[in-house]
Amino acid sequence: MNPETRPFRVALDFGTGSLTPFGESLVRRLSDMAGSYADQAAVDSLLACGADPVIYRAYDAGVPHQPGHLIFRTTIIDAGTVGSEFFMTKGHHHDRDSAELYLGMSGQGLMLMESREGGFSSEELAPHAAVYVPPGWAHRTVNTGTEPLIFLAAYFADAGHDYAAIERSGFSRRVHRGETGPELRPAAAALGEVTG
Ligand code: M6P
Ligand code: ZN
Repeated sequence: MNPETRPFRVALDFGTGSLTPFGESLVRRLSDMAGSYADQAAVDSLLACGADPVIYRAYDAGVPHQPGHLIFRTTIIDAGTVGSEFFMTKGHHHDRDSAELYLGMSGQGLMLMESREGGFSSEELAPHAAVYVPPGWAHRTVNTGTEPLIFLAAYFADAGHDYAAIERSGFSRRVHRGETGPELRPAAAALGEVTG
């Protein structure tokens, strides 16, 4: 434990996701997420016409990355799609398998979770809901609504982020805007739709 860390409080704005007195710690644009979306032609045409939208941002409470501490941060995923696929986070495993807790603050979303053994689960993330990610489950958050999706996440300070497996093979399902609402589609089918 860091003996210099004193108890503290932050102000949470459930409407904007800001975490006062901290500033934005992360901004991810479409160009930062190469290969994440199924429809590469849609990615290319957005980038070619100069549109490199901010997909999500985070505010971090500045807790030290030392064992024993609990990191917590808010994330704001804007509303939108790339092709028909909703804006989402890159998604990751933790370097050291450990749990994470999500609390919905505003907007409507879906969490995709996948275990190293091939298990899959999806849970809605919205205000008044908390989603528990067990150790060993990769997680990606998708904004399925028309407003920003805002949530708080807390995880162990020594968890670490491992993006390699997700960058290599992605999640087994993707979330698309369908005729009547969000649709969870097998990733292979989503890719087939784009190329075929
Ligand atoms: C949440 C937490 C963070 C994560 C962020 C963005 O705030 O899970 O650990 O960094 O979402 O997700 P990603 O790292 O997958 O881009
Ligand atoms: Zn995580």
